[in-house]
Amino acid sequence: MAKTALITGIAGQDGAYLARLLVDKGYRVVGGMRRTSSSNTWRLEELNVAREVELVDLDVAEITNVMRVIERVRPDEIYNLAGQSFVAVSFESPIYTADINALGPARILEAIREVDPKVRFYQASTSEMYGKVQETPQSERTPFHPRNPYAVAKLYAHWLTVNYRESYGLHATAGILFNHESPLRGRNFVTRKITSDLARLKHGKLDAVRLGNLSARRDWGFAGDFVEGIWLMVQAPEPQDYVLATGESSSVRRFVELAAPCFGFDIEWHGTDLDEVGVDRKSGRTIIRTDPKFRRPAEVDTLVGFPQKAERELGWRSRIRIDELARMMADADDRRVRDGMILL
Ligand code: NAP
Ligand code: F7E
Repeated sequence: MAKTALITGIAGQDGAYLARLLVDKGYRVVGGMRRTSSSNTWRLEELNVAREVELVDLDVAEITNVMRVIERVRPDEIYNLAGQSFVAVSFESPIYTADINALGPARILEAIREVDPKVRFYQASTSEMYGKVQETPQSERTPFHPRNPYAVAKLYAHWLTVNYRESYGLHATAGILFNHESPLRGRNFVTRKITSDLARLKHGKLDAVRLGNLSARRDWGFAGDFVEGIWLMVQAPEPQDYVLATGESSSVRRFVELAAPCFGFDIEWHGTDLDEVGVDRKSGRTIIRTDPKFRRPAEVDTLVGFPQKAERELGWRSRIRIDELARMMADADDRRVRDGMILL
């Protein structure tokens, strides 16, 4: 009989890619979405999977809702992807972030204990937990030092997942995922902000792209590759925690340099720090500006993951490299703006 998967946060980037993957594997997929006043299924539609999943109202802030959905759906596997996922917002709304990112998973774990302890559980942990890094590259054994309320909340959920596994024998796994992007990434995250703003700029709808810390470095992979790793973790005979990463780190500045040529721009940098600008060599026009408003009270300067455990034990590989990723995202946004689509 087909397995049933419940994906919380199915309307987000990873939720959409995971839904596509599980439907293709023959799962019955039930997707949890928090209720909003307007439809939010564009990612599922882009991946042509909206009609192949059952959608349910599921807000991880509400324990009775979580409990009822799990009782009704009776999933074999729960993928908890729901989250307040934007680090910058977590400085403004730390308590809300904790409610969703820390207590949300706690509610699901409690519901699993009550309803059916055989349900397999995946928690979306994050490389942000390494924060002020204690060693490079970062692996499953690297100590954590979170630098923002988002990562602090995620760390609680991470340890609670480990704790429920050790205390109650749940098949509960936390995937420590480094940044992963795609044409379906939210527009407030820096990679998609760069590709969507460069597209608007090329088509005369924006005067300049405004960014914060250009020197921050991240290990950027492709979301489509990463959801395969998520699924593999949940299939493992014994639940464990795994890092998923590409093993390569690049700066925000570098991502701009990779994306710009896809729009016909060739960037030359002038100035430093808060005065740094990116000028298009061909036109002499300043197209990248820096703005302190996009800086964070405490920054995670540099991250690079060591995914060897997932590669060895799960046979997982990150396939798409950053240059291909930047092109894929740039081409999608160029097409969307050219065709007059509203950017989501
Ligand atoms: P995303 O695009 O922001 O998706 C998160 C989803 O969670 C959204 O659909 C959002 O709903 C939903 N959500 C927010 N609050 C909720 C609530 N109270 N109840 C139910 N759903 C709620 O993020 P993503 O990139 O797909 O990431 C998925 C998960 O992995 C997140 O937990 C994120 O923190 C974590 N993570 C992401 C990365 C990465 O690089 N992408 C790396 C490590 C970990 P709306 O659509 O209504 O906003
Ligand atoms: O920032 C710098 C910013 O917001 C990346 C989430 O999925 O990955 C994501 O978190 C870097 C930071 O992602 C701008 O300061 C410069 O150093 O794209 P981001 P993030 O904070 O790394 C982790 C793994 C998650 O778990 C999170 O859920 O880019 N940066 N200028 C900027 N960032 C933004 N957003 N906007 C700028 O203008």
